[in-house]
Amino acid sequence: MIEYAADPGPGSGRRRPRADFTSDAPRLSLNGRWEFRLAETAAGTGDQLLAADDPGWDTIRVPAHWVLEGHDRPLYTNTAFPFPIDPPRLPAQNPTGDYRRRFDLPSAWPAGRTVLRFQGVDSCATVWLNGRLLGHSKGSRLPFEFDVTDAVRPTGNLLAVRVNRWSSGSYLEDQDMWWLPGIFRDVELLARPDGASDDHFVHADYDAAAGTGELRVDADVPGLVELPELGIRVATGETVRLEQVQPWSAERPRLYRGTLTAGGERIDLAIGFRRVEITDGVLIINGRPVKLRGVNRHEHDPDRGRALDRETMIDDIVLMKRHNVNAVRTAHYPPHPEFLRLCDEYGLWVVEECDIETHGFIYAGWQGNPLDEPEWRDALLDRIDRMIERDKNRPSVIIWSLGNESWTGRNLAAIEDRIRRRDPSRPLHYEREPSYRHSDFFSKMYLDLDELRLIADRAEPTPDGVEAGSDDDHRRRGLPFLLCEYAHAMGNGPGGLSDYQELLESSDRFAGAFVWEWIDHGLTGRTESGEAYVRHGGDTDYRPNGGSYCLDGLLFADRTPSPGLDELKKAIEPVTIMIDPEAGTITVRNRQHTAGLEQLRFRWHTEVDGLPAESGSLDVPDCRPGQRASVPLPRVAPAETGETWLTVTAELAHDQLWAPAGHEIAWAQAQLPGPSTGSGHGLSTTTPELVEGQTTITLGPATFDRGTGSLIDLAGLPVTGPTLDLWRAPTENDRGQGDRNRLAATWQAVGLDRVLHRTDAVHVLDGELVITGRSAPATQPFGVITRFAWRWDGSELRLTVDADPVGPWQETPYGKHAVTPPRIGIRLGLPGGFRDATWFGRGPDESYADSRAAARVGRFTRPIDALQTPYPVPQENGNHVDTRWLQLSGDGLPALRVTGAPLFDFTARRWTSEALAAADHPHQLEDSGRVWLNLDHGQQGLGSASCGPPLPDRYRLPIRPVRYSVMITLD
Ligand code: IPT
Repeated sequence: MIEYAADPGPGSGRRRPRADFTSDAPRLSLNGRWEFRLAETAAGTGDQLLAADDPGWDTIRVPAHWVLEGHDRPLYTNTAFPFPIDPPRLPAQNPTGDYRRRFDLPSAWPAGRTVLRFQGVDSCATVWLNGRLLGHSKGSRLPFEFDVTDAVRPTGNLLAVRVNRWSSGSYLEDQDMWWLPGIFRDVELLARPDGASDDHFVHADYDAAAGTGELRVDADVPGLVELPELGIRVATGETVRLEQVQPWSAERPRLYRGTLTAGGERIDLAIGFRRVEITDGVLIINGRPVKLRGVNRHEHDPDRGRALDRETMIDDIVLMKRHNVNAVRTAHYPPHPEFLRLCDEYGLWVVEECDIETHGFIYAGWQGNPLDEPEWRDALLDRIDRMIERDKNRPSVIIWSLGNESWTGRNLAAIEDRIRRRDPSRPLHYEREPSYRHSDFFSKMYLDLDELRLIADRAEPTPDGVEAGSDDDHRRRGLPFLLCEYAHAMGNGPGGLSDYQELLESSDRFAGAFVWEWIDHGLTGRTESGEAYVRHGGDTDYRPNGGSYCLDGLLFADRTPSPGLDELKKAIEPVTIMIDPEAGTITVRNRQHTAGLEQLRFRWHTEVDGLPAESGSLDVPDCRPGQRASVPLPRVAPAETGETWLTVTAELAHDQLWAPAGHEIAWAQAQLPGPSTGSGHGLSTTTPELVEGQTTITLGPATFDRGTGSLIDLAGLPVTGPTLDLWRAPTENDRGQGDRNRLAATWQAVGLDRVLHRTDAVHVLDGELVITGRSAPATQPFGVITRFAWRWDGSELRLTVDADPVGPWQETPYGKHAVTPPRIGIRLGLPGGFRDATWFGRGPDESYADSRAAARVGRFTRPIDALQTPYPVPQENGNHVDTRWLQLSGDGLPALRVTGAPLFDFTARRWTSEALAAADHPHQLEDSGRVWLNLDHGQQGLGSASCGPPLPDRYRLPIRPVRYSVMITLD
């Protein structure tokens, strides 16, 4: 056993942690191709690693994870440790990568000290330069440095690094993510000229009441601070008072750039003046309460894992800004330092979390949890020091988070003390300790709306383990609240975002909330035949295994936004627009923290039945954050028929770093008064063309089977159905987690996925063809009595569906709720030649009862193939609520138009719900040769129960009789 890998200590031989900065001192990147060998135990290749002229090594790119470069394989567990819990020891099977890199110093390398820096190695690195042992380090997502002045040579250097996949550090790194070993962040050699400053601490305060600033830059050696824009030229350690300065905020990331010069080195300064305070239980920045509308971000790329390049970091930030996200929790470790520099520049509030998570100790009843064991204290403090020293100068970092899901223990006090002494300017966050004694926030995950309401009123139940009325209880009630994770974005979902936001905006106690999570941790996979697919934990034959739980982001793994991200963008709009047609006003409410409306322009347009009519711009007077302004509704000539919808948008007036002028920030819609919805589809009394044959009945263009009542032909198109549909391919949120919300399991247990149908009678009544029957699952005494009534009025075919639940739906032994079906509707099988769908209703993307804010009312055309959202785990998707009419077309086929009376939900896809549910990956879904069209009365909402509260009752379909109609016409 290699001792350093099992010793809880954080490392040896390293330099003191210090600030991250860029400067004009020479720097040599050691990224690139390195020699590489993988061994099975912590001993690696033994002495071979240091043998100078040992040929035959593989090569590997650095930075990268070896498991994504063709060596061994990535493993995914959620909470489980992939090794026995026996801290700090590890099994003998410990894949170990030996790395070697040869380099020469550039000829102009200056005199002075030379430092070797690793920005991140997972999980334990032992480093030699030219055969000399420099030391070792753990703490995967944090930098470490060695002073190599005495070991480095002008030419012919051999840098050797032994990286153990598992180390004692792994016990502190049990985040819910792939285990990805390797040198995955930059390696560089830094010249530290004589007299240069190694570490500095910028203190840049802003007094909002006075509009003044105060600046002091402390440094380890005397130096000169220059900020030309502010006319500042002072010595380090000197305080400058500024009569007027613009503050830094996520909305207006005002950075003052300058330099710190010492020993001939110029260090770049990017200074943001701001003040973070907690006053009366409210998080205040620059004198105003702040609302963090955030996401939890892991570093992830489907091919590179956590080895992200700068462009990818910018992609993340740009996508966040474009979707109205103003805050990031760096779940659950410090990101690459460049990401934070970019947050300073682009403007995001950051909760920076330390690389500490001991979640797997839950399987030991938290016995031996490092947070509670004195022998782990140094390792924990080492991680804290390396985070706060590295990032203390970043204005974007407003809160330090001690770690995630590590329960509690004696070491917390030492951690808190360490941060408070070093950096009293930022509040601390830690979620998992019930007393919240070491946190400046009360914080929870995945609460339901009722729990949040109590928190808004500071009336939450006292946490378990805390005495009601105790000092802790009292103090916690006085704290601001952070919902550090919510809206689990797994698969199709999350639902309910607008409900959450409404509540979060309602109380200043809520400092903000962070959606779990930003991006799916899916890896690029290839089938044997070379087809690409998104690989998750379950695609690796390994146990323990977290399966697809790593796919719970707002972005798909390739960074394509999911519909959930658009829904979030709508829910967290920084300005809200309210249209009141009756009062004749449009009211804009500024929900921003700092900015007025000066960077926005407002436009309006109308559409009649989804076709463009009028448009113009709106002159909205500027208003401060928290204020509202109203303008009269534009004068619009009323349309003679059809629905007139007014849409008002707020867009960027000028180019921003993260989006061009014209980028839409917020919008609202309202239907203007006018004639009734005007479908013109009243019941007609025209004599029906109903012909009863021997085996068929014909009604206008429709032919039915006389025995079953099924529609078999529509104007020459072969058709099947309609059948009552009570089921959908379960979403991962339908499946739920643990005992909460086991909807999908209940549907399966009672058989909603395999309902059997019966026709009782096919008869003609008052010119209508009426088919009655019963649909029910095997085994069950309950079911649905159906009545399909068809009428032809000479131009359109009207189908009225009655679905009456019968039997003991409410008394099933499955779960505490009655069985509620996910869908009530009908399904038709149509010819596969249909290619495009055009509809008037909500779109263009999918919408559900609790996720429809981002879908606007309009007229949309999409290929049928584009109506499916390619969730990496196939599941229900592609529904459209509030459809007025839908038209399907295809080459050589009559156009099939369905009109609601007044509204319906539709889904159209080339495979059935059953095939969708049976597939493990999208590439397994095959065109069935038909288009399966659902014309539904409704579907239940999405929720986020894959890790969160059950779907609220109001988004479920109640068991009660349903009647709805659709009109079918053919062109
Ligand atoms: C929570 C974790 O903090 C996060 O990392 C992730 O695992 C998430 O759950 C689920 O995807 S912890 C959970 C016990 C609430």
